[in-house]
Amino acid sequence: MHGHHRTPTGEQASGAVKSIKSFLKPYYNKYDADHNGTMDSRELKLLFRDLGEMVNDAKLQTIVDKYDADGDGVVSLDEFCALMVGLAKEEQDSSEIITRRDRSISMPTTKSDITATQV
Ligand SMILES: [Ca+2]
Ligand SMILES: [Ca+2]
Repeated sequence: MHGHHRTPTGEQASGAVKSIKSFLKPYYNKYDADHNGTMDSRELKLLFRDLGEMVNDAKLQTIVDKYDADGDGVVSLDEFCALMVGLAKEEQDSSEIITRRDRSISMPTTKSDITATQV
């Protein structure tokens, strides 16, 4: 039986978060320079620089403060995902990675596309 795909909005959202996470993880690991499993503001700064984002220390601190959900002063992978998604929403034009990702998820897929991806 084909043709009926159940895609509840909640499931779609968590799927998006999951794929963003797996997408961002290599970057997170790459920029976690001291490999302690967390990203501090110094490490984040390098990432932003490579992304072409000019972020000064004050702005960086604001960002870390905002997305540091557990308040330990460093950014975990989960927090990093929230941060990247949050920044993408704030500055849509400067974060094409996330926007492109979002678009491909929310875009209505044709039947042939679904078959191609799932098989
Ligand atoms: Ca680190
Ligand atoms: Ca944290």
